Amino acid sequence: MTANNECKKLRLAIQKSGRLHDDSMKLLKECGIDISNGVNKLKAEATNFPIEVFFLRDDDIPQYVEDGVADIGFVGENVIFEKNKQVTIAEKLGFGKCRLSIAIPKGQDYPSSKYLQGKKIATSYPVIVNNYLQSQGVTAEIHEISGSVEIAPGIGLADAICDLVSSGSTLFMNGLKEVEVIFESQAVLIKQAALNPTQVQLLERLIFRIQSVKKAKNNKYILLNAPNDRLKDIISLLPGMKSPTVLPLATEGWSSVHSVLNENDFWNIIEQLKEAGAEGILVVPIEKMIM
Ligand code: PRT
Ligand code: ZN
Repeated sequence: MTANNECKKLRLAIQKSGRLHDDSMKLLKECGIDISNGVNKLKAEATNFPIEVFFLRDDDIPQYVEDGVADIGFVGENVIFEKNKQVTIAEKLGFGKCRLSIAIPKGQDYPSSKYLQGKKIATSYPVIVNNYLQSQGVTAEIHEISGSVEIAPGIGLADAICDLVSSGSTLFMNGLKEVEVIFESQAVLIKQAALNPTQVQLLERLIFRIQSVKKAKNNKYILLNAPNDRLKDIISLLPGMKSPTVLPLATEGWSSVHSVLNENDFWNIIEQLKEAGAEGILVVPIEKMIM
């Protein structure tokens, strides 16, 4: 670990290219952080926040952060648990969502994880797979390969695979079916152990911005018209940040109601609002939510 006492900025490691790169850059932008030069360089300076960005292979990010060469990193949880480095997860980032799953040839029956006993499993995640097998009391042979894991059963290299899945189409196209989800993953912010007080403060500011962006994405602004005699019922359905805003409409006997709805209960509440007499419902995305 680098003690790092002098450093007045945060050094952030993100993926140079690949699935997490664009969303990592987008999140920084949504946090109001402008990165000056292009990503073809090894590093770039932010113009309006004390952050320097290092562009690295995702597999190397946990090590760089553990060593204190970078202070923080954006990387998949799957990589962190596989690499088992001394870093702390400070915030989930809400993108790069996927699952690490066991898959077997489509035609095979799969009664339980006991199916895997004595089988050969191809994977790029030997540590996570091994933990899973131990938790199930199953012994299997793990065959570590670094890419194209999904072709292993087809060429006779393995009986089963364990790989990342998002849509499931790679498994489907290779005649495989998903039988166990052993790990759920998303991109997270990791930090090294020895941040100095300035860096701790900067990280708090960054996390506050990330949380505001995430909250905004999970919520929608809703405006609707309500007959005054139904207002009480309609308001009871709406949470709002404190309570809903109610404004009189020019038309006598009607009000405009404004509130914020969480994505998760969104459709349920909309349906109930309509039943309760709400009309002209508008739903608008929120850019930032500062709590
Ligand atoms: O070059 P570098 O080492 O930096 O990148 P990489 O090639 O090792 O990683 P990359 O860019 O493929 O993935 C980076 C991270 O994205 C992973 O570590 C995960 O945290 C996350 N992620 C999210 C995924 C997927 N979804 C994903 N679907 N990583 C890989 N896949 C692959 C999977 O391995 C399989 O080949 O996509 C295929 C399956 O996708 P579906 O949609 O067909 O199911
Ligand atoms: Zn990688």
